[in-house]
Amino acid sequence: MTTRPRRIDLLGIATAAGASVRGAGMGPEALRVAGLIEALVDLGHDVADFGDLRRPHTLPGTSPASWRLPDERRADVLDLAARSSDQGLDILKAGHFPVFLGGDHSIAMGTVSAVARHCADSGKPVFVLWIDAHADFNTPLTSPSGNLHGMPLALLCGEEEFGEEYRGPWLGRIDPKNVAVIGARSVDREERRLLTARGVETIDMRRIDEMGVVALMRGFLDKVRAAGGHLHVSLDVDAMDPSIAPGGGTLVPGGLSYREAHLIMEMLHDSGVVGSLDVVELNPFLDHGGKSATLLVDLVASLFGRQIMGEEPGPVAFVTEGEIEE
Ligand code: Z70
Ligand code: MN
Ligand code: MN
Ligand code: MN
Repeated sequence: MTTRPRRIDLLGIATAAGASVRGAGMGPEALRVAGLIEALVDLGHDVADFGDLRRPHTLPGTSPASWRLPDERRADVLDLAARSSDQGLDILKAGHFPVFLGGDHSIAMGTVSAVARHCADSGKPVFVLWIDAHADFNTPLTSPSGNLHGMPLALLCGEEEFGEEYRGPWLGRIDPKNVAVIGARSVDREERRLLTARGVETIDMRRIDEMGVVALMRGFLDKVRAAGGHLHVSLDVDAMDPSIAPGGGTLVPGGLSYREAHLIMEMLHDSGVVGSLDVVELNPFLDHGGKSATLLVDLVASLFGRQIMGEEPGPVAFVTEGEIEE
């Protein structure tokens, strides 16, 4: 839970294998350069940085200069998902709060499965808040692009169109009725049909305009709290309006404002039910002088207790280097 102080373990997953645009692989480092660790330490948390999981850029038989072929990209996604699932599980078992730094959104296959595996032991229900312009609920059959970052939620929710090649501890680990997508404004036709059929709560921008984020978030958070659940938050940079977050590969106008985004994070902090976080799709190559990276760091700080007024942060914290056991 986000109540202070926490031991926070950072794990980068430096990849763009699930995306059509390159650059998200540089996301973890840009978040560090923007001051992520310092912001968390300033709030009184202890932070350990486990560095980045990555795949080699060139494998035997592949061309170093070209973007990887679809099969190679899927192999990258699945390999990183397996490794981040295992390492995320270790972090959770230690009682620490994992913050996963993407990487494109396909990394959520691994990160959310880590949470599901951890919570399966205690029987705690897992809830997911997907903060995104997109719903990422396509399957290999419905996807207009074939990009895996548009599919992780469908895979986690057990859509059957994922074949043998997608087997792993992520398939069908999440109950779609425990998922809320917030900030949606680009949903494909077949994807929309699936979201409705499976009962995924999709809070689109129109509902936010009409009702405001407070009422909508309160409904979902009450549900998580009543169930005694673990809430995993998956924050895609493109949820925010492109005017404040230009550093993404698939920008859609009409996104969350600076104030809406912070209010969501502040409510998540106060809820006390958040136990894990992804920060994904930051593309430093497309960002404007660190603007989006800095925004994401500030949003994470709000989730971990930064407030304009209110009580002082806890005692001075320390930073350690995490060790990845291979
Ligand atoms: C589209 C697809 C997507 C993120 C783009 C886009 C999906 N629905 N997800 N950017 N993060 O290709 O499936
Ligand atoms: Mn410990
Ligand atoms: Mn996404
Ligand atoms: Mn998105």
